[in-house]
Amino acid sequence: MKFLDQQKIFIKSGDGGAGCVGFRREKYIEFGGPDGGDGGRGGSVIVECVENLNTLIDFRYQQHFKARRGGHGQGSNKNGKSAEDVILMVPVGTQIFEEDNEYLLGDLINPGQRMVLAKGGDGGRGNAHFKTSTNQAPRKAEDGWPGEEYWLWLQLKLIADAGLIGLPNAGKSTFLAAVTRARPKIADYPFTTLHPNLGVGYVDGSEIVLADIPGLIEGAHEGAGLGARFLGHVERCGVLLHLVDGTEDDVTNSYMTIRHELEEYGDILSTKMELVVLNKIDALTPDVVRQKKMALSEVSGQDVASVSGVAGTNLDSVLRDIFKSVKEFKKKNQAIEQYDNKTDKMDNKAQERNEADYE
Ligand SMILES: Nc1nc2c(ncn2[C@@H]2O[C@H](COP(=O)(O)OP(=O)(O)OP(=O)(O)O)[C@@H](O)[C@H]2O)c(=O)[nH]1
Ligand SMILES: [Mg+2]
Repeated sequence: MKFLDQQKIFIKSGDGGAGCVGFRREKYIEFGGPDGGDGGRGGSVIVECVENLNTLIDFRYQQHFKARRGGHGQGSNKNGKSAEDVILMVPVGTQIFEEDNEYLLGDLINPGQRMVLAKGGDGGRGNAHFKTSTNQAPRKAEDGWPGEEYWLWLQLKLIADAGLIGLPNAGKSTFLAAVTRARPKIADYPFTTLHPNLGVGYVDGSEIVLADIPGLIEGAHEGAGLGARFLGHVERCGVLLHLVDGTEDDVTNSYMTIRHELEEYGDILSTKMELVVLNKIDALTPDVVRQKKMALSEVSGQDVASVSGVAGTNLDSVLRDIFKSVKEFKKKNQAIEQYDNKTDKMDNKAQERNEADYE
């Protein structure tokens, strides 16, 4: 499946239908009175995020979305039909930006979440509404209200529990394939992975979503290689799993190259919880594994795990570590959210008090 993570689209909601000027005409009834119905509502354009999508590729092929206009009102008090809404399905993690691609309008993160992008115009009122004591036969009805139209950007930022990062060829995709049912492309040349892949692993029956992104190289934050374009996709991960290729001579250098890129990218990534893992230990002697683990432990200031994605060594225990960190992250996040809610409430109360003082 092709991957696309940003696309500009044009949307237009439907105009409202016009109200009708009509009069009751029946045998033996003189002056039947106004009976023009109202116009129907135009269709709205709505975006909804759904679970089983992880690309915006459909929007490469269709970029214009227009809802229909409402039906016009008719005589005999018949109101026009409201037009159907147009619903755009997007993956979880899609953000909506204004045409400048800077101002964020909405962030769709829960499956089923919806947002109205353009509201359909209301229908105009028919002449039945304009009857007054002095004007019993009004010839006035309203046009429908116009719909809205915009250019917008859709941007996908995948939501995973943990993001796999490392130099090209570190074995990220091999790891993802070994611990989940994802089947990314794997090969012994750099930049095999050209777009992010998601996979679901299981720890004691709980799901954990991993994202594999293209390898990062020095200068990635300035656009070198492919990785920087996809770093955004690990912004929302709780934890980073930093894989270091154990067959490299200088593993600390590999580690520092990636750390440097994360720092240049900004706090959002550089302060994220990171698990460091030495990979490809099937190709190393136990002595070398020990040495390289120690060296990595020294530069990263934390315990370093060692795995082999190919031989399947220690994968379970690393997955468990990821799970533990993800849980920790979620707990911390919840605490922050609760704190924010509480301070919001306090702010509201303070404001109410201020307003009361004012009165
Ligand atoms: N010996 C050994 N080789 C490995 C291991 N894991 C990955 N490899 C090999 O390393 C090469 C690169 O693996 P990938 O999984 O494609 O690496 P990647 O980090 O996804 O690379 P990019 O997508 O280019 O960033 C392949 O030839 C793999 O077979 C491992 O645990 N042991
Ligand atoms: Mg890869």
